[in-house]
Amino acid sequence: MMRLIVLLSIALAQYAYGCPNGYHSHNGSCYAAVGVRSTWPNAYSFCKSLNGSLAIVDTESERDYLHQFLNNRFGSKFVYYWVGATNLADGSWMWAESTRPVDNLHWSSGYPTDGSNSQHCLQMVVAHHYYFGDNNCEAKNAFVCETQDA
Ligand SMILES: [Ca+2]
Repeated sequence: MMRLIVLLSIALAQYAYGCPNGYHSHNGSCYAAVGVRSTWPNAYSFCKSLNGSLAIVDTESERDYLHQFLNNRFGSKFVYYWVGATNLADGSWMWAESTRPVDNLHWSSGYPTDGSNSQHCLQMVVAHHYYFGDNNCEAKNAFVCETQDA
């Protein structure tokens, strides 16, 4: 009985707030900021364990929102945040688990720093308006997960 009540409470909470526990709702998506520096593969797995993905930043307005959201949450504590794209497949930047290219590939000044050899994962660069930068996938960054708002 207790188990049923707990399950119902979780279901109701999700219904009430739209986003799963720990996520914040914005414009049809849900975002969770994770302030634990992790490699890109570990960040990717962690977001999947939260039923989401690393954030897919499709538009400038979504980037602006993440800028505000992450800045409110962590200030200048982190210099980079992983997002959900790599160029591992064929050297072009794609959102993970899709065949969708990164359309708004707005690089931070000085990026990409490594055309194709060792920096295959995409991050947002805090010091430059959260525009994108490439980095070694084994570097440890904070990150942001995203899922759809139910
Ligand atoms: Ca998105």
